[in-house]
Amino acid sequence: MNERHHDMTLGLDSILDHTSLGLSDDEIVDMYRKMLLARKLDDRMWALNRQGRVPFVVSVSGHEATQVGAAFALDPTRDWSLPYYRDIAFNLALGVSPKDVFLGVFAKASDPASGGRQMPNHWSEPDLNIFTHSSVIATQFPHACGIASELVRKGSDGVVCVSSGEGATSEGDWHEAMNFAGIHKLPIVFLIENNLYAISVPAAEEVAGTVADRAQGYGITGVVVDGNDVLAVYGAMSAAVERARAGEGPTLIEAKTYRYYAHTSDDDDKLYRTREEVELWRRKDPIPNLRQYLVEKRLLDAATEARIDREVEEVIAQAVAEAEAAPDPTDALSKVYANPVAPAGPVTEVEQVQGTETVNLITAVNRTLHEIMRAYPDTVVFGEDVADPKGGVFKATVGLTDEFGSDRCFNAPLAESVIVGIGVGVAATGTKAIPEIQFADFIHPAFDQIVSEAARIHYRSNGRWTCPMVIRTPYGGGIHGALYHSQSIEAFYTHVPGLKVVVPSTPADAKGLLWSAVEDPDPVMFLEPKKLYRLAQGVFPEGDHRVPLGKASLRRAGTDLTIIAYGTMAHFALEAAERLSTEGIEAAVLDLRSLKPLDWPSIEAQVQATSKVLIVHEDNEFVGFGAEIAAQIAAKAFDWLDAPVERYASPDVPTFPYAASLEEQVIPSVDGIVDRARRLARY
Ligand SMILES: Cc1ncc(C[n+]2csc(CCOP(=O)(O)OP(=O)(O)O)c2C)c(N)n1
Repeated sequence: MNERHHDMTLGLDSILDHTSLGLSDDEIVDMYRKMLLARKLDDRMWALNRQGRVPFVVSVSGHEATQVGAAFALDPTRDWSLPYYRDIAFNLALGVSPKDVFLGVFAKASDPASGGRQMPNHWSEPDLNIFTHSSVIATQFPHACGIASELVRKGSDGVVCVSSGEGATSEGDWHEAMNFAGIHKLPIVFLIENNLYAISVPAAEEVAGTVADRAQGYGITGVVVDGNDVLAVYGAMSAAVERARAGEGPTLIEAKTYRYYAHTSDDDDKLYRTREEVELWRRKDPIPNLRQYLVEKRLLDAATEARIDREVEEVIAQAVAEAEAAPDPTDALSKVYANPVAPAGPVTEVEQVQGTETVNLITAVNRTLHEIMRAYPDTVVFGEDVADPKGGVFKATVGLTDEFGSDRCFNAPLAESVIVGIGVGVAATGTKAIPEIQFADFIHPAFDQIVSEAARIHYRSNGRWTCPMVIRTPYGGGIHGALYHSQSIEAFYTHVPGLKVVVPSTPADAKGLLWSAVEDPDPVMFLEPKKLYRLAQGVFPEGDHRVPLGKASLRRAGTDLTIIAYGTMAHFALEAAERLSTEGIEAAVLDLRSLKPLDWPSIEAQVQATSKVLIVHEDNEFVGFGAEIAAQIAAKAFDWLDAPVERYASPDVPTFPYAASLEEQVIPSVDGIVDRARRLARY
């Protein structure tokens, strides 16, 4: 492997010969063709931008040797790629057509990557195992880990190549992924295209030491290669792929290169780079370098060069003409979900569940996980402390590692973003990921992976990728968990298109909703009210039992008002309703259990039946989930109301203070529900 440190040597400096690397004459000429294609395509994109025909372009010029050298070492029939926005040459070399690139540049309906939904260069091609990516720097690295771990689990010898610039190696996701890949010796090549700038920030202000040296801390081999030397990159990449295939673990390749144009068409690089510096690097241009090599090897005579030049120009001209003429996209509203759910409702009967055995909520979750993993071999559970013997801090996953093995239920490092990010990658391979976040309070580091990645994958890929993942997490208060073991997070996530959010409050619903969530192709947040883990006892339905997503449950019928609640508050509401009944007030209790999709028909039916509504939740009232229900009732069922919709939730303080005397001032109580319901009934 060529492990030379980068310098400013000019001209052809490869010490390698293509035949010694196993490349045929045709292949090395093809590398040249692909590099030239990328360069000319880039030039054409910029011209289109300057002519005002496309709003935005991202450049590849300068990186061609790195990208083509890397792509040629991969086999897209078994290997996976997670390229980043600058990887035009990489994608062309893997098999993406110039027309497909321009369909993205022109944002056309037939753009295979996103149907015009993402900016240009947001690659995605399921047929070539190129996984969709976002604009968020470094989020693709945990995905690579999830894909690689599934390749290993399924016995494939496929390798994953994931790339970025050097700036991305400052992001937490990059480090979390390196850590995970190192621990599990995953078959991944981390390709870092170090072009010395992250927009305007010089590499020295991003990285102390070298990028490659960072690998050592994660037990990963790190190498530096001259990224302007296609043979050097190909050699390093082939060796890394070979090591990965042989089960010897990941490699970090730092390819030292340079971009010749500004960061994007919106950037002015004259502000932070001198023309002299750019010129110096121009003299090390990878394309003339390779051309010179081919001429010296007598593989490129003047006629062949002219022919290649002409063919490349023709391909680009045709691609531009066809892409520009292609129809614009017209549909911005579809494909938010792979399985859009329209609630069937309304429920008007109090639900009865059949079964002989009574269990608590946590036992129901644990048993259901066993049932599901038995039924579906392609399900994996992971998270902090989830493996046996501990089986989770609440014991939700106990016994899963023992029954299904450590490749189907395993501990993840203490890093929530990589936990969810792995799930996205696992899901990309078609396996259902069931990550556990130990407490909802600690899910915030994974917000980006949930909101920017999991939730958007179906929409942003125009329906070509799905994210079948169920994120389980204990949430809520009332257990003296204080500020960081009590939080309610549903308002954050119900706000996000692409996610489904459910909250079981009974053992039967835990089973029925978990089955439905796992069988659904979309990402589902499965929020388990931890106060109920041992408190909520109930029937555990035998055999098949599904609770459809988007279906509320009428826990109690009533005529005077309806209390709408979910989770722990559904139980408080029932208790309150029983007390109100002794006063002659009959309150219905509607347990939403599915917050998104929301069972509007059942809410509407209750408004019509009782004309008064009290919404209860333990999250803060301000912009809480109750605000959405109240707004929908006001907009769509106002005529049925006999009183203003009332909300009872936590005041605007961080939930919940620790001391019992403080917690009780903040969390809604049964007494508080009774008071408000009584007032409302008398309105
Ligand atoms: C999380 C995040 N922060 C900031 C940005 C804005 N941004 C886009 S590209 C970029 C620089 C990336 O530099 P580098 O990783 O070195 O790659 P290069 O563009 O140089 O190839 C920044 C800051 C972003 N897209 N995502």
